[in-house]
Amino acid sequence: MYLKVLLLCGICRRRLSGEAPPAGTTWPVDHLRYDMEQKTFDPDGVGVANGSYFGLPFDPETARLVLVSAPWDVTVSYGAGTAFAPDAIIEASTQLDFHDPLAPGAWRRGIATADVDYTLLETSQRLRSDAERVIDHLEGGGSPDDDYVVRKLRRVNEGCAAMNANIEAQAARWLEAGKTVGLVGGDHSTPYGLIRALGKRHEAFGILHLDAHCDLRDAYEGFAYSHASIMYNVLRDVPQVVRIAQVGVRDFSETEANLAAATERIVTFDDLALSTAAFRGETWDAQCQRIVASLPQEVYVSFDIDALTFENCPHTGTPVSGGLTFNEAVWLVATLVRSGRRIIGFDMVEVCPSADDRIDAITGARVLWKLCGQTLLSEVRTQN
Ligand SMILES: [Mn+2]
Repeated sequence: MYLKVLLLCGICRRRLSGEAPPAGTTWPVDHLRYDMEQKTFDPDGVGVANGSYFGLPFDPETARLVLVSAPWDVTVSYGAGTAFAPDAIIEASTQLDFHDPLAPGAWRRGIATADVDYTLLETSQRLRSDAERVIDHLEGGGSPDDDYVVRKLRRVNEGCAAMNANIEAQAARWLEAGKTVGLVGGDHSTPYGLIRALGKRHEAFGILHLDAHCDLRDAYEGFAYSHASIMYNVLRDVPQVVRIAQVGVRDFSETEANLAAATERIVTFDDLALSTAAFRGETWDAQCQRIVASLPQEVYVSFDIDALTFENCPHTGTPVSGGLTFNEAVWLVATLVRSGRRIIGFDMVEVCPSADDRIDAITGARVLWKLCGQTLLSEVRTQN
């Protein structure tokens, strides 16, 4: 009984007590169902390993936010393993407590876990050996046009295109049902299908891209859908993305720097420039407001875990010195929402769990929790 009272929100309490809804409206039925389904769920209790992110009891039909998983890391160039991130994050996330001072109670709108498609993991494992042979060949001085790798490359590229179609179809299914979708990778190639699906449903939106890398390479190592090409591919294929604000980047090629400088669709807030501004006295809050001001009203957040300092993600595929602290990143996303902008979707990628060090999965679970909370909060703030 205690739990039931604890979990019923004001609307549901009034509905259950027989009160009439405000004139001209009806009580939201699905809202009531969330609460009723949660009767036995104690948010202050021990974490429940029920196969869902955070051990939450919501199902995708009734939750506001649906998390789609992409266990996939075919094109990772250095340090594979991020394909195992969804399972590791699900496990680590049940240890997390739910009070979020920046988005109190936002999770009660419902965060559900879509069934993980493990055929993606099987395909990823199979194609990974082809991709490794291609990478070894290129690192040994070979060309992507050499006969030895042409067929392997084609197989990898076709597999990646099929993964993109899979994620786009999963995203479209939940978007059509009126849900907001967050994606848990996998490497940074995996959100392409979700961003495409959003491009078909929104006229214009921005991307807040937190990353150590620009990911602006055209077909890195011959892979058309590489983790290092995600923003290049988005710029090329999703014209609805009018602005990408890249934050924390600190390891990029001259070609990428030139491309970023040459298009108004990209604004770069590189790690050194951010540090320089801080050294000269600009607060992080002021910097966040400056970053947010470069973005339109609707924003997708793409969060590569390697944007953070590498003690947060020691096993990520391509760690780089420097980077944002966890709280700086959280403050940036919170500033975005505080500005009245709406998060229309997000991804969290490149978390690489390790068997003997849980910090990567722990950080991933915490970042994911903050992204969910801020996304749900932004929906409340931008209603009406
Ligand atoms: Mn990335």
